This record gives sequence, C-alpha cells and structure tokens, in this order.
Amino acid sequence: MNSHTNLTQFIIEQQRTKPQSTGDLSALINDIASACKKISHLVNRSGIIGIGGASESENVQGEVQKELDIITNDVMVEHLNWTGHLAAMASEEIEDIIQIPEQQPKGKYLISFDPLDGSSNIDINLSVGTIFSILKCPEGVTEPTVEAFKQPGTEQVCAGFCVYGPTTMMIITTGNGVDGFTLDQDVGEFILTHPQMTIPEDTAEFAINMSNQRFWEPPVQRYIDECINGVDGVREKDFNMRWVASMVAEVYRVLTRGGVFLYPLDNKPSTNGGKLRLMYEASPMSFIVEQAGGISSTGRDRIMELTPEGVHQRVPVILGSKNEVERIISYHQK
Ligand code: AHM
Ligand code: MG
Repeated sequence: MNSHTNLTQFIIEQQRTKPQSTGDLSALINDIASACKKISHLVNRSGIIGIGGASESENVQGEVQKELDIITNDVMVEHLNWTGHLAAMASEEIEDIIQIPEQQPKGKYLISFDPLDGSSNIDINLSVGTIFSILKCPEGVTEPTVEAFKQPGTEQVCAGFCVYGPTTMMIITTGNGVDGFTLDQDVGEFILTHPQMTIPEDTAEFAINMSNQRFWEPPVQRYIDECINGVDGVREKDFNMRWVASMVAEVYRVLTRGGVFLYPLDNKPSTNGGKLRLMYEASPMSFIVEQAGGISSTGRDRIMELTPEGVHQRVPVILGSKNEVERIISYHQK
C-alpha cells in the first residue's frame, strides 16, 4: 500500500481478502466516515454558526445536552438510517433503540454510538470525538429490540472512533489490528497515516480524574499513590499525569505513546459503578485497545467479555499499556 491510501481503498482491499464478504460492512464504514466528516465540519464551525452552547434538554442519563450533542446525533442517524446496512441503532443521546424507518431497507448490522464524546470540552476548544461499535443483528431477528444488542464485546465486527482535535482522525479495527487515518480537509478524504498502531507495553503516564480520589476503591488508591510517589516509592520511577476529560483524546494518546487510562469503580452517588457506558464507550475502546496490544478491564473482568444489561449500562474502565494494566488487575485480586 502506498502512503496515500485512503479509507475507502483500505477497506475495499481488506474486503477482497475475504472472498465471502458482501461489501456491506465496507459500505457501512464509509457511511460512518461521511457522517464523521460532517461532524468534524460542524464542530470546527460551531462557534461561528452559534451551535457551541448548552441546549435546554437533558439526555436519558440526566446530563444537560449540548446543542452539538443533539445535532451530531441527528447527523449520525440521518447518514445511517436509509442506506440499507443497519437493522437498528443505539445512541448515548436516545433512551431507546433507534429503529430504521419503515420505508427504508434494513440491513444485517447493529450500531451503537456516542455521537460527541467529551462534549463538555466544546466550550473550551479541546478535543471531542465520535465512538462507534458494530455488531451483527442476530439471525432471524427482523424487528430488533434492546435484546439484539445484548452481545459481549467479543462479538463486535468493527469498532472505531473519530477524534476532532488539531487534526481530525479516524481510528478503526475490524479485528486485524488498528489503523489510523487523518482527514485531509482539502480533498475530504481520510488518509492512512498511522497503520497498525501498537501500544507500548510499559509506560510512565497515567490518566485519571484525581478529584474523585476519595471515592475510589483501595486497589486504585494504592496504584495511584505508588505512581505519585515516583522515584521515592516502590515503583522507583517518576510518573506523568494527563486528564483531558475526553476519552477519545485519552485513548488516542495511549495508542500513540502508551499510558494507562482509568475511570474506575467508585462510590460516588452520581456514577453508580463507573461513569463510562459499556455499549458505545467501553466496549468499542476495549476492542481497539486489545487489537493494539493493550489490555482493557474493569479491574476484575475483561470488558470485552461483558454482556450489556441495557443500552446505557455503565462500567469501570481501566485500559492501556499491558504491564501497567496487569499490575492494576493484580492489585484488585489481592
Ligand atoms: P460524555 O459522553 O457525556 O462526554 O462523558 C464521557 C466523558 C469521557 O470522554 C471522559 O473520559 C469522561 O466523561 C470525563 O469525565 P469527568 O468529567 O468526570 O472527568
Ligand atoms: Mg461519551
């Protein structure tokens, strides 16, 4: 492949390696990429066109929605509900499953997405993103309900995210490693710039919201204390800390230079067992992280093996560099 391979070429070339492939998944990934280009444009122009603020509504989880949360959800739905590749959709912003309109053809896939992750960062001009997870609709299911989505992360056929930062990037996996594409704004194409991304096994960088420290369990308290003690403590090395409050930016950093990202179990009344949602945040990010050689766990269970109990179920997330996440898991076992 030359250095100017674009996303369309890349997925068609991958599709040709699987003779039984119908091309449906490739077409669906292209549809998602089109939606993400539109979202990138809207995010970029949000201040100018006056859509950067809060809306008057709350989502199902009681969070005040940003105008862009609602607009980007509509962009995803409008790009995906008529192309014939999906049987149903689920979104962070919508309580129930989103059905395909009756007049449109249905396809064989299900998608879950967070249309604008990290949207609290919009006002302050930091990175935000879109996360998605694709499953096969179970055989024989023509009217999918939430039950159809209750599949463990190991059943994902594709996962990805787009980060709208200094450049817009799309990161995807279909189970053959992780590839990163940069949006060339001049020609409107995602160009393969980061083939086969891998997460270094070791790191000296952690990311956690320290303001929640008093709510954490002892294993996480212990791990972070040891990092902070640096060369003077048992780890005998100094650690660096980052917290962007935008999972897409944190996972992108981990994919690029390693690190560990934690949104752990806590006893904060508002989160009730973790903040991040399994179906459209934790599960797709776990697929990507594992495909890049990292580990993703709740501290006790491999996130990829969890079957969602509902669309908006929350789980603790600890992911990143292999040796560091293994250490944190071992602290949970003690
Ligand atoms: P969101 O989907 O409503 O944006 O919430 C998810 C985000 C993650 O991107 C990020 O890791 C986390 O919330 C930040 O939470 P906090 O504000 O507690 O630091
Ligand atoms: Mg989110």
